[in-house]
Amino acid sequence: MSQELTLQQRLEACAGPDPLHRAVKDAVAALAQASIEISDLTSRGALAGITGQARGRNTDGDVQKDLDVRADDIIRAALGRLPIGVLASEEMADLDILDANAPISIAFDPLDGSSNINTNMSVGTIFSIMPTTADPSATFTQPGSAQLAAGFVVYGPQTSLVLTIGHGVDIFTLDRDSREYKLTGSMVQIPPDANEFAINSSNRRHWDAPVRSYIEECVMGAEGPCGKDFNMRWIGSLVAEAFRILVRGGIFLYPSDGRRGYEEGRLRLVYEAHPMAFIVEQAGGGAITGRTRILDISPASLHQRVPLIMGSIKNVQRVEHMHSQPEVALEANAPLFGHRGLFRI
Ligand code: AFP
Repeated sequence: MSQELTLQQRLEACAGPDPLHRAVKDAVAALAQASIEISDLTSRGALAGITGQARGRNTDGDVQKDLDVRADDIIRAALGRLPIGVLASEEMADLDILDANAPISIAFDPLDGSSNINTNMSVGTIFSIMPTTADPSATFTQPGSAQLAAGFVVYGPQTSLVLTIGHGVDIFTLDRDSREYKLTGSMVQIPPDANEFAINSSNRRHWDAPVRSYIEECVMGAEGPCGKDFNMRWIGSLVAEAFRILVRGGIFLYPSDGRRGYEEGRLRLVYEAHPMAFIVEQAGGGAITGRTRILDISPASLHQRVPLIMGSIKNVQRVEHMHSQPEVALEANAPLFGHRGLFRI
């Protein structure tokens, strides 16, 4: 009989008598329950009618897959039984202002990585819990540092829930027999210096100089200024990249680039970058746009995009240095690197 602490037990122990903390506890428990239902669907794929078929486009123009919509419905149903101030979802154009007197509000990406669904790759759910503001419509204009909790679920070989309520990061793994999440990683820390980077290298010609020079350095490996070889990963699923970084370190980059519509990158601030940044910082890592700390940013709009560079603190600091010292970036982009690096200029 396994003795691991369950998510419910952990939440009860952390919540105490404080009404705000108990509201957070109830919301996380409801999101966890919804994620078990979504996990069931993703694990059955086509047998559950999940084919990755496009069902139209969401407000931001992203292709909406069948599971995006079903996951959004499941999460809304699970939260519907709770007092929630404002709900915000990647799949909905505007905020849902539900109960202005409720202490907490939730923003979520019901299914991140949905372009992977029919290729059997890991996908996930991301959520951010904020205090509801006096004017509820302003709740998700608060900086990321105002978050009360953040988490994500990876529907992969294991279904794992990663959670912070501001006192470190815990990882819970779904026990399919008892249908409970059990604590499998407590106070997780990201290794401060790593040799693995994740970026979609097909966009190299669109990157700004600092990102190009950082990746060039990584590709130069032991022959370059880093003095060590790097490995590369790109799964195309933020939750999978984030989980790997929590477990073994590394750096993830989805920078701004020159493509139309990608001037601020691809990822959304409110329900992707803010929660990921809270988790990564709580695990000792860093999360920046290149020049700005993600948690310091106050959104101007609900579906605002933001460049996201996060992971092992020393690697993130190197990228930040390159953004603050343009001459460093320009030098690293000199022809010498171009002829010796992976990418020919
Ligand atoms: P989808 O949800 O449309 O699959 O997008 C996933 C994502 O937002 C993020 O999870 C990935 O890291 C990133 O997009 C992959 O983007 P590219 O397809 O441009 O590499």
